[in-house]
Amino acid sequence: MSGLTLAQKIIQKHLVSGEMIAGTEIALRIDQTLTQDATGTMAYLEFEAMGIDRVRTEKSVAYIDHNTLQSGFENADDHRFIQSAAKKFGLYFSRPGNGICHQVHLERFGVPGKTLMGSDSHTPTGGGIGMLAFGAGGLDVAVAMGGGEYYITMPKMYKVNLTGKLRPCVTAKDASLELLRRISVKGGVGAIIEWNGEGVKTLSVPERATITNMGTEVGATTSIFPSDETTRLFLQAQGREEDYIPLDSDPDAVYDMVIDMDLSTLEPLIACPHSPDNVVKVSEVAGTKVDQVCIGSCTNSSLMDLLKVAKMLEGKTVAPSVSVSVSPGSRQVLTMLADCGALSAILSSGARVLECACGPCIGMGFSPNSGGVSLRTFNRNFEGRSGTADGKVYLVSPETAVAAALTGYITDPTTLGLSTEITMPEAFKIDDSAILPPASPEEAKDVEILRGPNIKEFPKSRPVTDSISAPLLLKVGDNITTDHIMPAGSKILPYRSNIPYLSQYCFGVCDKTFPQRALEAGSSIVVGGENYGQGSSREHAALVPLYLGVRCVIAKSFARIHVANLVNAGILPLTFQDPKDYDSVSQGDNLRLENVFEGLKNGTFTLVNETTGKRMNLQANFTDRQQKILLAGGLLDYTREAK
Ligand code: MIC
Ligand code: SF4
Repeated sequence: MSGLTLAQKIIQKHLVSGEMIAGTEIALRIDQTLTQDATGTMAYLEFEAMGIDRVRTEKSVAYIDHNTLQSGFENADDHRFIQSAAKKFGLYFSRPGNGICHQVHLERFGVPGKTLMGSDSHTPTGGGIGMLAFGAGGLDVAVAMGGGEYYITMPKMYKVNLTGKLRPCVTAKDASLELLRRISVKGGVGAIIEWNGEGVKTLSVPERATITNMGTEVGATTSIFPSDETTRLFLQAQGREEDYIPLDSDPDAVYDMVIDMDLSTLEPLIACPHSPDNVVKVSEVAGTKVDQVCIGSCTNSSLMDLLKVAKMLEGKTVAPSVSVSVSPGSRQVLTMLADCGALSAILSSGARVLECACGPCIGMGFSPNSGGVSLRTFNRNFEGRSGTADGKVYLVSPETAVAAALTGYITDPTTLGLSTEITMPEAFKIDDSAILPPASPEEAKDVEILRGPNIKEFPKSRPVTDSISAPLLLKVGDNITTDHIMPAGSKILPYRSNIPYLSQYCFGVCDKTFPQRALEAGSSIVVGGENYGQGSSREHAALVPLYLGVRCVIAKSFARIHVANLVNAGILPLTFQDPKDYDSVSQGDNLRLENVFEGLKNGTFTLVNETTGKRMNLQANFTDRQQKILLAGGLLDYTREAK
C-alpha cells in the first residue's frame, strides 16, 4: 500500500461513508462551518426550515462582511436576522466591520487537520494552515450545521511541488497566477491541490493562504498546505498554539498529477480582463494607463501584505490620476497597522482606507470609472463584477498594485527598486470583542429571531418528472460564471433573501430579456458550454433560475459547487454525451427530455430537439442520494422527508 497524501489523511479521519476512490461519492464529517451575510441569510432560513434547534458542529461562525454598505434597511435587517439566529442556534457572530470571513477565520478559529465548510467559495483559504476547507452552497452548509455529512465526489490528488524562494517583489499571488496560467480556470476541477516540496518552508502562513484562496479560481475542490513549524508560530502569535498539530503527506504518497514550480524563477504576473486565467507577465502590459488601484479582499489583505504596501508607499504620494483604496482584511490587521504607524504611511500617500470588508471585490462600492482600468489584488475579474459594466479589471499582487498606484501605469514592481522588507510582530493583537458568543442552550429558548420585510418566501421546487418539454430560452458559451447567472454588486446584493426581486437580474450580463421570457414560458431549459457555473458558491444562481421556471441546464461540463446547488434546488444538470451536440440546439428550439426516471438510474438521457427532429444523448452520474433529492424536488424537501 502506498502512503497517503495530506488531504487523504484528513479525509480518512472524517470519512462517514464511501471509500477514498477518486470519482466515487464520499460523505465527510464537518468540524467547523462558516457563513457570510450574502449567503448566510438564506442558509439560516434553510437551517430553520430543517427544524433543528442548535448547531451540532464543533464550532460554527456567522460573519458579516459582504453587505456592509447599508444604503437602505435591507442589509441592516439581514444583519440583525443573522445575529439573532447565531445567538439562538449556537453560533459565534463576527460583527460587521470585524473583517472578511476567511481572514478572520484563519486568525481566530481555523485548526490544522479539521474540516471546514463555508457558504463561500473561498473557504479553502483555511488550507493555508492545513485545514481541509470546502466552499459550498448555503443549503449544504445548513445541513452540515445540523450535524449532517457533506457529500462530495472523492477528488483526484494534484501536487504542486515547490522549489526555490520568491525574489523581492515577486509574491505568492504570482505563484497562484502562474498556476492559473498553466492549468486554466478549469484545470483543478475534481481535484484537491496540495502545495508541497522544499519551497513550502520559505512561505509564511498569509502567503500560503493567498495561494489556497486563489485555488478556487482553478476550480479545485480545495487546496492545502502542510502544517509545520511556520504554522505553529502563526498559531502561537495568535495565542492559539494549543490548536497546532503537525501534518504532512507521506513521502510515498501517490498523486494523479505533479506540477513543478520553481519560486525563484517566477516574475510578477497579471490576469487581464475578464478571466483570472488570462495571465501574462506584468512587463508585457507595462505602460498601460491605470485609473484605479484596489488593495484588499480575502486574497491579499493580511497584516503582512499591508505592511509591505505601507513600506512601499512610505513618504510618497499616489499618482494624481489614480484612485487608490486599501481595505484591511480584519480589525486585527487594521488596529495593528494603526499601532505601528503603517496606517499613517498609507493615509499620507493619498490612498482611501475602506472598511474591513469585501467592499470593491464584490462591487460593494468603489466601482471604476466608465471603461476604467482597475488593478486589484483580488481573485476575480469577471465582466461587470466591479459594478461598472465596461470596467477593465486586472488581478495583481499588492506589490504590482502599489507600483501602478505610484506611477499611474501598469509597472513591473521589480523595476522600481523599492524595499518591501518588513518585520512581522511576534504576537498579534488579540481582541475578540467583535466576536459575540452564542447564547447558552437554556438562554437560547428565549432568543427571538428578528426578521425584516426583505425576507421573502423560498421558491417552490418541483420534483423532476419523467418527461420534460420546454423551450431552450438561453444558450450561452464556455466558462459562464455565477456572476453572469446571478450578478452581485451593491444594487442587487441586498436582496439575497428576496428571490422574486433578485430574479429580475438573472443572466443580466448575457441577456436582459431572459427573466421576463422565462416567467412567460413557465418552464424552460438553459444550455451552456464548458465549466458552466464557475466562480462563487451562491446558491442563488440555482434558486433564482428555479423561481423563473428553469427545469434543466444542459452544458458541456459544470463547475463543482454549482452543479451541487442545481441538484439541491431540484434542477437537472445534464451534460452532452457528444460535446458537438451543443451545436445541434439553438436558442428558441423546443426541447423534450424523455425517460428521465430511467436516466436518473442509468446515467443516460434522451433529448429530442422538437424543432429540428434531432435526437441526442445526455448524461449525468447521479448518486443514489442525488436521485432521491431530484425526485423529492430538492434537498430541503428531501431532508424534511428523511426526518
Ligand atoms: C464571491 O467572491 O463571488 C462571493 C461573493 O464571496 C461568493 C459568495 C456569494 O455570492 O455570496 C463566493 O465566492 O462564494
Ligand atoms: Fe469577499 Fe471578494 Fe473574498 Fe468573495 S472573493 S469573500 S467577495 S473578498
